[in-house]
Amino acid sequence: MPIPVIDFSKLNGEERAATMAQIANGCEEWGFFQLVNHGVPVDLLDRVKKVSSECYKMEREEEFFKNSTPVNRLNELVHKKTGDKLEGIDWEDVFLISDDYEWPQETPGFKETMMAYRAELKKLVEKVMEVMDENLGIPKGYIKKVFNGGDGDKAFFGTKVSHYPPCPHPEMVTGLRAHTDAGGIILLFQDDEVDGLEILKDGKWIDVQPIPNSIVINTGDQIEVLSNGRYKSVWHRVNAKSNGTRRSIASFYNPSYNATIAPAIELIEKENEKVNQIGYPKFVFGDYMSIYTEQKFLPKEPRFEAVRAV
Ligand SMILES: O=C(O)CCC(=O)C(=O)O
Ligand SMILES: [Fe+2]
Repeated sequence: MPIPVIDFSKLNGEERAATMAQIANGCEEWGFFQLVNHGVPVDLLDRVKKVSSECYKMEREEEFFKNSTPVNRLNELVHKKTGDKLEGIDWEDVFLISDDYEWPQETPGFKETMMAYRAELKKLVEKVMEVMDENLGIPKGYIKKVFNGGDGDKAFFGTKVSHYPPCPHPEMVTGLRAHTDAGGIILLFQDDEVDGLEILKDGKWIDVQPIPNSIVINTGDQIEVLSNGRYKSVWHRVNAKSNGTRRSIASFYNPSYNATIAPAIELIEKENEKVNQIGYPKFVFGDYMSIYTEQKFLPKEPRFEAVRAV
């Protein structure tokens, strides 16, 4: 069964109620869904694909194969012939961009294109958050306000550009180890052709099928807490592949480090009166991230307990 594909343009017409319901189902039952007709111009998406691939080819690929930890460690293990798998490492090339990071220097048009792309995605995530507010029955603008620690623009919006190069031994290493995302809402622009992303649904790993120009949405641990468990963050991983380089560009809308995260009061009253004793904790996001950094590839429940104790 493929993950839900939702036509976001229908939110503005006669099919609004049905579309809202599809998104609610995507959030509650799947934690992952794909948006088509999301309003981000296709010619911009085409340019994003072009500059990202060019940047990888010009500035990163050679270094990955010549001198990166995953390549060196895999070579060592292959020579040892122990039959072991490579642990504790991902077969990926990755770099982060945000408005104030250093940008790749050599790829023509990279910065301009990615700035324009990030501006579009920020508009999209704001719409998605409002849909979630409405579906959850919390005040319009609630998620945004919490993530910004009140009014203003303090939430973190970052973009991670990843490439998963072809791997000579995909059975020995993962592209990206299984995890749930720490933050808020993630918008993923994945490769048109090379697949590899899977989510854990009802105990089975299922593909996030590539659909050209769609944007995959998923929710992180903070939305799970804020929604009092109604929107659970879902385990996902990327398999290494022997053919083709998979490109994926993930943009994260996360709380500011000093934002306080807790279940929304409306949802506590409706769903679990005793939440303060047994339910989700209340904490400052920066404290959560200190724990997450150490425990990203482990289950989230001990993270919630650890941050409750801070
Ligand atoms: O590359 C992907 O498709 C997924 C990336 C991801 O899960 C992450 O960055 O947290
Ligand atoms: Fe992730």
